[in-house]
Amino acid sequence: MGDFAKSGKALYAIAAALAAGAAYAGDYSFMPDPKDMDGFDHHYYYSWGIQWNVPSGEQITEAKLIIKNIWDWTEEDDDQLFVHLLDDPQPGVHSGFDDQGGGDYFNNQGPLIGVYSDPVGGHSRDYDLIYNLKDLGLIPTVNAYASNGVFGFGFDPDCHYFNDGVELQVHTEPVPEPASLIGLGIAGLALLRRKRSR
Ligand SMILES: [Ca+2]
Ligand SMILES: [Ca+2]
Ligand SMILES: [Ca+2]
Ligand SMILES: [Ca+2]
Repeated sequence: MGDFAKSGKALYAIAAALAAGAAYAGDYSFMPDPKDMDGFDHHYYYSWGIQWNVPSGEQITEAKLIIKNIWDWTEEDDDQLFVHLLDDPQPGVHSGFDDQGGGDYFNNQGPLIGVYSDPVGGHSRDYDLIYNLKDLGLIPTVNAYASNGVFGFGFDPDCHYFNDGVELQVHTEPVPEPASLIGLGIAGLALLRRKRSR
């Protein structure tokens, strides 16, 4: 085995050691209690506060908010469900009375994730409403909001939305460590020098 191959092996060993000492990637799932947010009664608005500390050295890189088998209880046109990302909602599920209508209760309280209307209504269609926060460009905001261990969502149904449960799926990756990257860079440079000196 040549010196270069040996050094290459050593570099992998260093990288593996750094990775082992640092953070891991992870997949996490969160569900409110009650899981269907009390069936999203149109008379109310709802908040869901999640208490969670992103593991040290990790950052959220993907997040999906899913409302399973959502359906409006009847056929109607004015049936918006407004969903917002919130910074510091009260932990757990809470609701307040805003009656049906009156627009988006959470307007100006964190970014609007989406406005949903059931194009059919009256019966279940096994349709899962999925908001991909990465596609919406909201990952930096999610990380900022979660940094104090509390973040969540606001829902204002202006119609009655039955569903089989709300879930937040989160994926984390290790935060790149500048010191480790510099270390690897120096090691890489040393390898390059060895190669060139032949
Ligand atoms: Ca409303
Ligand atoms: Ca409708
Ligand atoms: Ca927060
Ligand atoms: Ca409402």
